[in-house]
Amino acid sequence: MPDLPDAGTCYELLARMTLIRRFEEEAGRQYQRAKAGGFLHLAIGEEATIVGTTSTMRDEDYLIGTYRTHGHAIARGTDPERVMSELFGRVGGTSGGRGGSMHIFDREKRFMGGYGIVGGNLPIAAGLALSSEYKGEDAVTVCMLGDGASNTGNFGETMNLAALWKLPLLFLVENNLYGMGTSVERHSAQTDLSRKAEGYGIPGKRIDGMDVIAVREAVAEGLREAREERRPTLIEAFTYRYRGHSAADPEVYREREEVEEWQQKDPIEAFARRCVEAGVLGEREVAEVREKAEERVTAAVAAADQSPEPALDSLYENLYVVDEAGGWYAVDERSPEPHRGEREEEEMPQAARELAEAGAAYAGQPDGPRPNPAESGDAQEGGEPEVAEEVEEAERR
Ligand SMILES: Cc1ncc(C[n+]2csc(CCOP(=O)(O)OP(=O)(O)O)c2C)c(N)n1
Ligand SMILES: [Mg+2]
Repeated sequence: MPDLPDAGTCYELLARMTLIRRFEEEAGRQYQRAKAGGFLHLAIGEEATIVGTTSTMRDEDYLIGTYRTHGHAIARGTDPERVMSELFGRVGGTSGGRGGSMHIFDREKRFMGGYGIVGGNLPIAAGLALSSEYKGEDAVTVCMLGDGASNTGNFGETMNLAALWKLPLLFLVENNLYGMGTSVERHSAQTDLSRKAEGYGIPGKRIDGMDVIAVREAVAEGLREAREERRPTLIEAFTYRYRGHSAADPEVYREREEVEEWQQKDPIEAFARRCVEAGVLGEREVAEVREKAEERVTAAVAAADQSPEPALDSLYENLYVVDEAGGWYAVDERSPEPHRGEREEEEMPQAARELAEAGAAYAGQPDGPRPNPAESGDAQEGGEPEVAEEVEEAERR
């Protein structure tokens, strides 16, 4: 087991993990109360992997993650008030309330999101690292991804370019044993994920993601290799999420005993105990860390509650597709006649505007019936409702 760092560092690591834990417990509670909308993916249990990683990064380094990143932003230094406000959809949020839980973003802290598309952050990570390389900067990009994301096409494509262009990148796989309800053994042919990028020339190692110090040391070495030797590497950190995949997860894919077994290894409890036993921290400091976390999270909820919702007439702001690209439909090249999108300069801004206005009208009428896209002709992919029901019925059988 690696040695403990100095008392100040231990205190800081414990404080960060405790704050994130408390924040997420509260986020879950606020979600139940419908204060936070959209989806909510909690990383409770994964704090050592998160904080171990961020704690050795420099301010200039970039971090990019998945849709389970409230803690990553806070660990990077984003004010919990801004993260909670984002969950609440308020103007005080990191994206003015427009991103929500899956899209936390803080450019100042070089926390580059927050992505709902599994594996979608990987090519962006390569782009960030390429920009550092191009500008001759020292920054390293840390790309955190799930075990499930290692199966996407983006994984192979990104590994190839990262190795080929010798990008200053560190990949950190948060292996929490499941992609939604599918275990690693069922979703990945190669279950040793640390070896999955080997063929591209990216070596990997496996570490205990429940041990904040182990993570910290492995990441420090990965950062050094990326920064000094321009050598991308991969770390597979074994961790566990104590809650469901998202707020709506019946958890039929794992046994209660398994969850309990991992709870015995709680990364925060274990670290606090170790620090106290080693005489590096006192019980009083551990209690103080908890109290401070409680205070900050209570303040975050109050701030989020007081932050206003975005004004209705700001609805068109940041919709760059309307003004700049002039449309959002791809051109179909397979046949010569005009398709949706080819006349978008003229047509789409108006169509987009109408859509937005319909949305605004709906937002102003909470009691009214919800517009049905199937009737307005925009959601035909699922087929007729009866057909969808038949398919569901067949699946049940
Ligand atoms: C490209 C894509 N495919 C499928 C989904 C649906 N989806 C959302 S989360 C998820 C599981 C991903 O698991 P993992 O990468 O292990 O991350 P974890 O949720 O465990 O943190 C899936 C399949 C998606 N969002 N994007
Ligand atoms: Mg996973």
